[in-house]
Amino acid sequence: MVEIDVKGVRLLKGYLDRVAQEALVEDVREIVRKAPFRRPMTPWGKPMRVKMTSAGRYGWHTDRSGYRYIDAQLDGRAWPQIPGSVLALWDALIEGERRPDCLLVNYYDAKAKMGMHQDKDERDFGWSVLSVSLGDTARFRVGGTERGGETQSVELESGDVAILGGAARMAYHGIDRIKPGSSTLLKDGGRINLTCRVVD
Ligand code: MD6
Ligand code: FE
Repeated sequence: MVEIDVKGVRLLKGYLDRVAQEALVEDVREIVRKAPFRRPMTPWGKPMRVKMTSAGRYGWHTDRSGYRYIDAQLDGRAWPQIPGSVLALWDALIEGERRPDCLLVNYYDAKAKMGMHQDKDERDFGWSVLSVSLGDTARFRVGGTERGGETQSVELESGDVAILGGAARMAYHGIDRIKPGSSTLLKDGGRINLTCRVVD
């Protein structure tokens, strides 16, 4: 494991070994059985390019009324529980008495990307956001707390963990592209990103 600092983002390269990654993928499949992936609508009326679902007390959602957390799936069912494997990662890496209220699961196919954004739908930015990459490698871009500033790019590979905390909690960040075929973890290819958040 190697730790690098990307404009204040803590990147733990190779934090999860292959066995741990495979176990997480199984846990994600269990979540998806109970809460299928969707492509929610952006506030400007286009579906998100990535597929998403959530686990925990809240799920992250977007539609014409904007970005927010919702306490049930659109069909009224509760979100599945956050898997113990993910809570254990949180406990090992994040200080403090709270555990995440939301595990957001994003799936990127070969063409998917995510524009530069801040994670700011949570109440208290004192809590870090923990992110896990599984499957194909992604080009991750990190900027400052203002849009349009200088950025630095880094590769997120399967098993890497990133933590947005402290001053970097409000850093702009996005995924420029993924590298199809760069990992054998997911049998149909693509990339899964897990992010854990304390919401309210
Ligand atoms: C991704 N990640 O890795 C996109 N957000 O696919 C994020 O948007 C992100 O990596 C908050 C904290 C860490 C992240
Ligand atoms: Fe984000």
